[in-house]
Amino acid sequence: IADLWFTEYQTPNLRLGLRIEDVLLNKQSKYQHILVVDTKQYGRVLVLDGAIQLTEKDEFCYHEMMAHLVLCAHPEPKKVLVIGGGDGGVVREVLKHDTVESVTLVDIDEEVIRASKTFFPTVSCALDDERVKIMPMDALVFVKEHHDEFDIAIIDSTDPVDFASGLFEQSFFEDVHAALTESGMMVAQTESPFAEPELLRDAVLGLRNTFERAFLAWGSVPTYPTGLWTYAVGSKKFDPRIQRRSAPTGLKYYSDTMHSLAFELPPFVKEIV
Ligand code: AG3
Repeated sequence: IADLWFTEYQTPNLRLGLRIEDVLLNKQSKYQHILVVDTKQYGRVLVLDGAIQLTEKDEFCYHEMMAHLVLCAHPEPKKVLVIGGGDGGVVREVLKHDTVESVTLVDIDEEVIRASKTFFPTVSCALDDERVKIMPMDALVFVKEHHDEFDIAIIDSTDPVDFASGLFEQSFFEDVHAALTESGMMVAQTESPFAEPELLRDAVLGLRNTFERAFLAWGSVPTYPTGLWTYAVGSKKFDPRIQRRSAPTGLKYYSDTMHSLAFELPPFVKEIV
């Protein structure tokens, strides 16, 4: 009997291993390697360049936080920009808010969107909604061409390597700031305080230098490096720690209480940022 395992090198000294039931997709796109495997522990898993992006069983932890932290803090989010996130998980959560009139999804790699539609129907289900506009292009270019347009920007990037590294830099945050309306807010995933403390510090610093208000929030994502994850929130006007609209019903991770809890940092994380 075959004993097949998927292994992610989360750090050079730490690996996560998942027993494989089946390999569903294994290909190189123009931008990255795309792997979809079915696993015993977490169901189907989407892997880009060796890094787990989502699993069927725990994607809700991440996608709910990425969307609702900012959407529930904003008094009336109408136009939403999602950068990266071609799998559609963040878009699905964003559309749970009935104030939202349009979602623009800017992902560089159309093949990720296609793979998600094929293998992750419960994640990609909202991508065909009429409020969603898909722009397959480099987000660094997109944000330079849009001003004063979006209420919310959600940066659902891969790890800061290759084409995604620019998405963690201050110059990018400045462009996002300009693309937002006067009450705009943004959130970016900023990796693990255990695995990437310097990166986390730099990203939060870049955000503080750019936005009138910037805060870090945290949460658990079992299949991401070390399981402890962070979300950096920048806001032009409103304090994002205050929830202004209550959580959509039927969520599994985010809730009204989780909102304020997420901004309450463990002391060792406070020390990093
Ligand atoms: N984007 C963040 C994934 C980072 C995971 N890193 C890793 N496994 N080394 C996820 C995209 C899901 N919509």
